[in-house]
Amino acid sequence: MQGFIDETRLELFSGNGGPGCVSFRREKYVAKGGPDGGDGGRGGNVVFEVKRNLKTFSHLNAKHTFRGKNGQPGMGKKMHGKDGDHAVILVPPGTIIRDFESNDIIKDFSGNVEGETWTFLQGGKGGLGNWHYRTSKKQVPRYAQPGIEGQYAEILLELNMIADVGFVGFPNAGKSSLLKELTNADPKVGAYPFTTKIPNLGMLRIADKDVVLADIPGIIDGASQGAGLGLRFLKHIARTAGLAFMVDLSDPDFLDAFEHLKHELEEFESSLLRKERIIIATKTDLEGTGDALEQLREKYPDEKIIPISVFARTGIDEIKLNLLNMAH
Ligand SMILES: Nc1nc2c(ncn2[C@@H]2O[C@H](COP(=O)(O)OP(=O)(O)OP(=O)(O)O)[C@@H](O)[C@H]2O)c(=O)[nH]1
Ligand SMILES: [Mg+2]
Repeated sequence: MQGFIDETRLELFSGNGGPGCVSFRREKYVAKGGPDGGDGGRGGNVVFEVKRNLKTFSHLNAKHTFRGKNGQPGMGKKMHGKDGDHAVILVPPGTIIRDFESNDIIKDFSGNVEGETWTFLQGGKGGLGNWHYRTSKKQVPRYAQPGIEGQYAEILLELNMIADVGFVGFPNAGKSSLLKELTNADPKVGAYPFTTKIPNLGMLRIADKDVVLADIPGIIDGASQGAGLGLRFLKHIARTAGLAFMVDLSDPDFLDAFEHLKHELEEFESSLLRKERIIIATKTDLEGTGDALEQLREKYPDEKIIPISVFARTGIDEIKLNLLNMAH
């Protein structure tokens, strides 16, 4: 499994420099004053800025072209034209910039530094105004420099998405149903075990924050030894910030599920149990689940247990908040 790659193509233009100005001083009683044409402003750069609240390129879906503003022309009285604003492109940590044609890596933002900026395309320099060209021989220069043109690039942004929270649970616990409820993902849901055969990723957006959720195939006893589908996919939750253990309250084995899941994870990679976690108790719309929930809470007084029903749409907001807290 190659992991989850997000990709987007962008066209970038830095701004042109503004032209220098040809102008001569006008004063009372002076027929023709000296040259006073100011310089053009410089074009805006194309700049990348790392934002840790972003986890995907979904904020770039609607915009594929970025332009630095052009510098303004110089003006009389040696006034400098205004510099063009930079185009700032926000990207999540881990973004890789590739040249679209050659596929060569141009920049790798693997550091996790919030607010790190990097200038990719410099805006064109503004042209010099005519007053720079005054010499003893040439008192009336009618020439000013044009601005330098901006640069262009076509690039590919690439991101190896790392899920923030992984859903782990027995088959049929309701993992995919919750992913579907919370995110844009559309995983298959079925009333039978092992409906999910490959991990699904979904993105939950709350305010301006992304939370990437991974729904992996159900884990059964012995998964860490290769039983079922679980083992191969556990590695996809190895780098998540947190885990959500899903316990189906209508399953006769509900009281033991958490213990079994923990055991399988520990056998696979014991660091998984040191991750922040919550228990999501599912299907509370079904009969008898109220009692089951009480028993679960008694057995695990130190675990955070959140009851939900995707069918009745209860507990959803609380889940969202907890997932957000685990991710940020
Ligand atoms: N009553 C009830 N049933 C639910 C709820 N959520 C999911 N289900 C049902 O439970 C069954 C399993 O749901 P899935 O979301 O496919 O479960 P899963 O954990 O992804 O299962 P695997 O992919 O096989 O591991 C389906 O029939 C769902 O319709 C709920 O809130 N209430
Ligand atoms: Mg599933």
